Amino acid sequence: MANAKTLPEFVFNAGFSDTDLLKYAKQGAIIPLEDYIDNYMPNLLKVFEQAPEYRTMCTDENGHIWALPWIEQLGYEKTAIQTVGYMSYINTAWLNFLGLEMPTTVDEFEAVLIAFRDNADAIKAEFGIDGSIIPMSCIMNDGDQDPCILINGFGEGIGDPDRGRHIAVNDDRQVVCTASQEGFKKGIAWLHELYAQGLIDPDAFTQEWSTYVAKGKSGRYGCCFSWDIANIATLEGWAPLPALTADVRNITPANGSYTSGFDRGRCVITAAAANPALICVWLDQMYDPFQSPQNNWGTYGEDDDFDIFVLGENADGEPMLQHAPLGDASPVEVREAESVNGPLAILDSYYGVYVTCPDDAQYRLDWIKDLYTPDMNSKYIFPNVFMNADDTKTISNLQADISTRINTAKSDWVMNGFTEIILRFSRNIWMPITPDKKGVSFPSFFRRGVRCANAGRPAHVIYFFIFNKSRGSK
Ligand SMILES: [Ca+2]
Repeated sequence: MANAKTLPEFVFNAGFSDTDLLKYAKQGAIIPLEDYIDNYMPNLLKVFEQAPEYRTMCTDENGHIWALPWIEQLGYEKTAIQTVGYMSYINTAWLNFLGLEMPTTVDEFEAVLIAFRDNADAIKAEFGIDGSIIPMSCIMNDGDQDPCILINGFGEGIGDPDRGRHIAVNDDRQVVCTASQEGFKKGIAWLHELYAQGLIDPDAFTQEWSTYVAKGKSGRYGCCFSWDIANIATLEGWAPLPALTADVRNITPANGSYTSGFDRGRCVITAAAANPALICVWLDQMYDPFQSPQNNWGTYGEDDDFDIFVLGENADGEPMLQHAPLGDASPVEVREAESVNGPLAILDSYYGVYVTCPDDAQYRLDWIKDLYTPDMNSKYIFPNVFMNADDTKTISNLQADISTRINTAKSDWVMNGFTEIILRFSRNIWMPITPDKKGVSFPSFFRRGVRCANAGRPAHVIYFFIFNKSRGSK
């Protein structure tokens, strides 16, 4: 993008980060698109009308849109497939064998793990398992493999759903550090009790994905965590574990999940474009509700090995793209071979009208809608905001350090308990202190009140910005 003379007129699959977009915008290498969208992109405008928060998410603090987005909804808001990535699963074959009910509280869950531990020999004999029984395994601090969903019901019920940033928005619209909440402290203390009783895999703090999966596929787990249990064990004989009641019963949806998947920087038009309006008219065709699914997954009626879709009809007799059976082919590989990606939008309302929902997404959508959505009592999540360049830099510098310290402390506490004076109260913030006794200064979070005036949906009414101008203990 550095040499203006060699620039293409537009980049269909740019995939630029926020930092890239703002950098190239400042250099004049890419052009603002908001006026072209308003005048030449009726399909994209229709998407923005149906889900106005996406326009806000595309717009920088000066009102400019620097790129055309990629939007792929699977579910929406509290039913979105990304609301619970860190899903907990329990071995129902073992539950049934021992005559145990599905646990619904943390105490019942603990009793189940103890039963798994104490009946290890019988379980091994019944299911022909080589190797020892592990009542619960996980990979601490590793994305969806972290067990944080178990402690969601402690204290205020916020939990720790954002493992990268450890932030959440409370019902008073304050962005808080999850690790500074009373519920986190109580939850970690409880996880330590489980660990001390030999209920948690000793490898949980160090194991790699491959080890985690190998033990799971050997049938040794009673409980484990991931996006999809099929990746760790089997669909059969396993079920998602419901929200566990502790002080309260709550599932906090993942930050940004209401509007996933979303790529803000998918397609850019450069300063070399001779006729940006003409390009926008063409690109707008990608946002046609019948075209977007074909760009995203692949098309139908081709004369080659396989197609993603066959052409069928919806309930009103109109053309609908229907996911075709893939036989032995892997969904990911077929999609990679058949899709062109680029700018597009698939809204949740399109399923059953323009396109069918992919099979491999449907059972996870059902789990979330049936099992977790009814327990999502939080009013807000931290949305996917488009911060300015300074804030992005400040946050990323602070976040790496803070997250490392919180994660290290968390693992230490689950293994060893709160052995020393490791809590410091400051401005009512509970801060982890690392073994070198230097306090972690958590950034003071505050919102800058960037309004999403036309969104009309509670979670998107106000975008919260976080940044910290000063470091050091207050
Ligand atoms: Ca094909």
